[in-house]
Amino acid sequence: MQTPVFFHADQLLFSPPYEWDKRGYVKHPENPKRINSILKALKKASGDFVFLEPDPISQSVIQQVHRSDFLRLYQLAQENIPSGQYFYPTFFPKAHQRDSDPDNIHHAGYYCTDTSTPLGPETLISATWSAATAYSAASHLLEGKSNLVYALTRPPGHHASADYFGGYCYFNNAAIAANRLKEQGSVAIIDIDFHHGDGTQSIFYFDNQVLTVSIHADPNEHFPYFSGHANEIGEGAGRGFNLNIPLMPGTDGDTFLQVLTELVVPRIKEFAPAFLIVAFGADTYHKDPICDFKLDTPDYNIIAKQLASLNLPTLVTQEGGYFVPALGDNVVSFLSGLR
Ligand code: OKP
Ligand code: ZN
Repeated sequence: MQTPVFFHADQLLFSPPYEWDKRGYVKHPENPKRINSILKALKKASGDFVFLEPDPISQSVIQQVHRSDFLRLYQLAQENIPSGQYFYPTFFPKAHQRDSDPDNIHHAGYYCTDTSTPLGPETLISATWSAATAYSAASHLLEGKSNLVYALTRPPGHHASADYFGGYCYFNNAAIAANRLKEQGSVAIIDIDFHHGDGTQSIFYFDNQVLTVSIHADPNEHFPYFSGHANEIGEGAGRGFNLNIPLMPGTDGDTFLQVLTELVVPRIKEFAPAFLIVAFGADTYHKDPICDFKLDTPDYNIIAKQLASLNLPTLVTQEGGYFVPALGDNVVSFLSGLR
């Protein structure tokens, strides 16, 4: 059986050329070339994959996860920023400053965590289609049409919370999918992007129906810096339903697999969810330009097989992965392991 791949071409409209990082103005790593690499590799393995277009989603689907100001702000950008231009939030107010106005682009920094996540006229359209792929993939899984679905989400989502966006993420695609799946049963989200899935963690932090697990680089050294520590375990009813596993620079495939096998898989088995969501990033790859783990292409296959051993209906979202020449092969290696 072919694995459904949800994707919409308008996800590629958004294309900011630069980000501001700590070295200054640099080429933006999260660009449409990444997706072309993935599309090419999937088409090469086309016996195994079938492309499906997502259905459009209504604003209310997004607002179940994100504050409505997001939509107003992105819409403001859509209507006011000239084509080819991007607004980089550079002012980040603190609590004692006045309330935010999502109809004022100069207030964008209120909602945004970094200078890597600019707003452009196509942000809303691309981010909405990205969320729609995740939502349609979740519906497909619920209808029992396949036990494995891949949402080719771009822009990525795992750094977007209910009330802030950042880290190249505008809407939390995995959370939107989880919110849909939750209608039918509990959900485990395992985030294996190099970076901590802080947005996803925060959305479900008080929730005991969604177990959030993230394996990632030490947040003292890497984005998102302010969360991802092992002592963040959830709160209230959600206490014990968030698991963070920060790892050392240079972590290789063997260590990653060991952590997954010994710590993550047993926790997910204990939770016994109805559905599994994998927020997959290939920025753990040894040649990734912005990360420092040491995984290789075959490691993704082995890791995926370990996750497949859980034998759960599984939805994969695409998060990071910035070494474009190998990105498609890494994604196909991973998805093939799940198949
Ligand atoms: C998004 B995802 C490097 C700056 C890095 C943001 C990293 C966002 C990663 N030039 N700042 O989790 O792959
Ligand atoms: Zn990442």
